[in-house]
Amino acid sequence: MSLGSATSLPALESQAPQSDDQLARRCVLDTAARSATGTFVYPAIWFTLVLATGTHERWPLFAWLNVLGLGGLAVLRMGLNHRLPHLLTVHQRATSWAFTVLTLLMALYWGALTAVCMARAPDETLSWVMLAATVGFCAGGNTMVGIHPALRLTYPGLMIAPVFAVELLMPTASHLMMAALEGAFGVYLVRSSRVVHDDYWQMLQTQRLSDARARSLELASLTDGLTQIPNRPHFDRQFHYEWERQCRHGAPVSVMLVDLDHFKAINDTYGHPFGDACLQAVSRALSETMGRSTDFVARYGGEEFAVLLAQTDGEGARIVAERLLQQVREVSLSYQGAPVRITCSIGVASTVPHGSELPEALIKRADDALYRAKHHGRNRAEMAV
Ligand code: GH3
Ligand code: MG
Ligand code: MG
Repeated sequence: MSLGSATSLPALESQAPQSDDQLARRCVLDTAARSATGTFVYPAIWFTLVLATGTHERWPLFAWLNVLGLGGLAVLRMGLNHRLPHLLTVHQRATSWAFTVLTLLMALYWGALTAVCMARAPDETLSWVMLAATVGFCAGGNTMVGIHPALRLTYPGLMIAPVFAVELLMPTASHLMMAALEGAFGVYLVRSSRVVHDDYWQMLQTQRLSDARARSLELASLTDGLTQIPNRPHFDRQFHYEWERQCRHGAPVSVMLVDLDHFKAINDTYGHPFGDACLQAVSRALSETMGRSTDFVARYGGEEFAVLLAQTDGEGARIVAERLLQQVREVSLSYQGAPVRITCSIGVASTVPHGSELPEALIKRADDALYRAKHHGRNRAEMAV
């Protein structure tokens, strides 16, 4: 049955990631968004530097090949970024890996390029500016990729490792001093990136919790307390939603109003708690009779229920109404060992919604049909004229 269809309303869909997979997906998307602009900074800085230092004249092949290499990686990253939301939906694990590898490749590429410049560049200015840029990228990466558990330490680590290696393999005084400074800077990076990482994940968890709470409150406000099926406001919302949908599709909508017969007498004879138990049993029976995921049962008021059948014409609704009548007749209730039988009357109305018609008019027709069912002896269904 269709209590589940209650959650199909867009307003009840979660905005925050709920499962661990959704959290991981969100983290990749956020990391990609944060680091998107930085992607082209690498080739841009290299390009500017080789021109400014004249490296393109003294070392042209090296200069231009690396413009191409860094540019190519940046284009690849942007291409992946563009398709990321879709790819993460269809191949989450593979896409996350591709994203991580590509990001790390860029870090390693830049680190290796800096190391080569420090070891062999024809111009010392190029080495020092590259080193400064590398330190800057490591610090910037803190806020850009620090939220990603697999990138937080590997990204700055892979970038600085080749530089560190050159400094130790070519232990000049300035290299050793730089290595010592980088070591201290590394400790600072590890600690500060943990703060960035933890703040981000705490924010996601808080969002997940508050979203789940908001959803359960919203669901509670749309659920009838006694029978635990959707209440009248929920029915009205679902009804208008389906009405609009079928207006677009040109498909029929049927509504049934189901009213228990002589229910006041049941309350008067057996007491209010027994009446409540009847209402719960009937709501279960009605819900279980519904066959399609779009069928929707709600408690409309006191001892009255409303049923919404989307994409169902009058003939289909009449068959469902007969089934409901039978199902309610068969509800098994007993008072002090003696069986108690209940019946209901049903008013059925169908239409193919269109713009100039009001949804309330369909409810009114179902109500008129219900009145006739009562008038003609109860325990029956009447179709609206
Ligand atoms: P009819 O066949 O014409 O519908 O007769 P009826 O007695 O069912 O209709 P009426 O409108 O006179 O009475 C409805 C009764 O439903 C009145 C009230 O005692 C009962 N009722 C409404 N809500 C509840 C509820 O939440 N719990 C219980 N136990 N009874 C309820
Ligand atoms: Mg009534
Ligand atoms: Mg009644």
